[in-house]
Amino acid sequence: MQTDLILYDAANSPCGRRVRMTLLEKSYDFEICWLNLGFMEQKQEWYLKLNPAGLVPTLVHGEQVVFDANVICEYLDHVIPEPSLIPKSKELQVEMRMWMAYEMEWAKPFREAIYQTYGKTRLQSTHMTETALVNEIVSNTQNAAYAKFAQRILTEPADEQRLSEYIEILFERMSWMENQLLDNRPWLLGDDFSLADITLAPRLDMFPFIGVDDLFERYPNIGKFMQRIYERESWQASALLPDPDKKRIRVSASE
Ligand SMILES: N[C@@H](CCC(=O)N[C@@H](CS)C(=O)NCC(=O)O)C(=O)O
Repeated sequence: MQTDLILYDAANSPCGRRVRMTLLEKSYDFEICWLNLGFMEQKQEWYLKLNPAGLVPTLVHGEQVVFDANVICEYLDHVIPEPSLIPKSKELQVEMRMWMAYEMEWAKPFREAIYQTYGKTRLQSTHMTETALVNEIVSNTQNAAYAKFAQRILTEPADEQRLSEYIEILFERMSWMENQLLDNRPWLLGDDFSLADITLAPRLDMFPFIGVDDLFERYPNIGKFMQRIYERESWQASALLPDPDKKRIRVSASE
């Protein structure tokens, strides 16, 4: 399999999954290069030249470098036009971008909640000492702030009070989405599946990671929306996790 697309991605990254889904919807082969976020591999000097924020995902397409998941997905829709995932009408395009902006806003409290939960348990489950973790991070970045941040996540107990406040904020955001879906539309923009759906689904699926297992019972219309997402091949095929022995993998929609 030949491909001209390299995606820098990480385990359980909802942002990376959007790009994976978009490429799979378009049946386009690509290569993934996995970065370990716990070890701050995304802050390595060579990677900061591709993505100055040191975040995943980043896409390299020949000479073209594109960062930020939503920007990447729109770029892909231009360079691989079929099937189109951006509506033709300007009104619907605006609606699609508002869904993207909405998701980006609640991604902030969600990220804070992840640091108190999954981020912490994942680092702790490596059973690394603080020194070993710092040594690993220092081999990737000279910036001491990143090592301090990771040390805090590894060692400090979860702040349950702050976690419950973030979750309250997230529930407020979810109520808005639930109300939007009261009209039983199949997809966020109506009848046609689009990048709006691809943007929302991966992070909605991650509520159990912050200890919320009953999101779909609380918000049944969001639950129905996610059931439709779970049936899509691009959802199933994009559920990829790195194999510790393989930094790079090739993904083919036809396999
Ligand atoms: N708006 C950015 C956000 C990217 C982002 O937050 N990526 C997370 C993983 S989903 C990351 O790289 N975190 C590592 C870090 O904060 O250093 C995008 O959509 O690409």
